[in-house]
Amino acid sequence: MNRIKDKLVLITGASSGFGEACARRFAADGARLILWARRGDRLERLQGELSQRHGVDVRIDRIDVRDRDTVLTLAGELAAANHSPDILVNNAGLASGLDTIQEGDFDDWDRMIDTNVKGLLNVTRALLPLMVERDSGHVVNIGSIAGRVVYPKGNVYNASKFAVRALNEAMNIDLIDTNIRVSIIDPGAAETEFSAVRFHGDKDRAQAVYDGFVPLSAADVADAVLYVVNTPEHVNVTELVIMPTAQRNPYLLRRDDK
Ligand code: NDP
Ligand code: 8X3
Repeated sequence: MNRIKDKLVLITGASSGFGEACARRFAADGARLILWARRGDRLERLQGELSQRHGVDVRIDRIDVRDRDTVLTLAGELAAANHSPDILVNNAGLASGLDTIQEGDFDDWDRMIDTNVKGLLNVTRALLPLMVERDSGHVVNIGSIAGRVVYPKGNVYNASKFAVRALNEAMNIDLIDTNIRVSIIDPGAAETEFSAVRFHGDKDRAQAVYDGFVPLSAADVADAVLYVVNTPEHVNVTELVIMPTAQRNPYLLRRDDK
């Protein structure tokens, strides 16, 4: 059953990886889309492709989720136009660097905390009141297995994703008097631009992360998101963990050459 058709879905970080794959899946199911990211050229291409292929409305906004004023302004525009999202996918996020705490880089730390935690809060605080007013909606937070198990040199990225998991739980608690559903999807290793971003553009180092095993694809994760939002209204999948079969926790990975 398709419970997605004609729903208005806002996805942050829709210019690549999971966010882009979610946009494709939602569009194929007939949802209307609002796509947010910093790389406007990517969003424009995706908008053109999805609206042409699926005949759905796609609005794009070039935005940095760390920029609280712009987030609030755009949320105000959506409210004024009566475009309150039915589904919010809080996906924008990144890892920056992989160092011990004692060697960590302050700029990397700021980037992760400001995006993964404060950016998610900016977007949620701006849009959730619209759902509360309607007493309906679904927030899907993209966490990570890094928010469940700490791994060597993961430190601040781990902390940011533990925070996302805490916020997912907090949202569920604070929304008890509403019909709004809140879910977290915690993926294991997935091949996207994630590692290239983590290693500041070092493509060889990024590629090596996925050597010798079959990682999740962005489409696998989008399938999980679609499953969660497509359940009936009385069902709230509060947490969903999805891993490559070759990976059982962040550092227990079976590679072909081992
Ligand atoms: P990608 O790097 O492919 O995508 C990240 C997306 O986030 C991009 O669209 C990027 O867009 C956007 N983004 C980053 N910073 C900002 C910002 N400040 N404002 C707005 N958008 C931003 O990685 P993934 O698709 O893999 O990552 C998506 C989410 O999944 C992240 O939260 C990540 O932590 C999480 N995750 C990833 C896993 C993996 O192994 N790949 C596993 C578990 C979780 P732009 O640069 O255009 O702004
Ligand atoms: C991304 C997965 O294991 O690289 O969140 O942290 S991992």
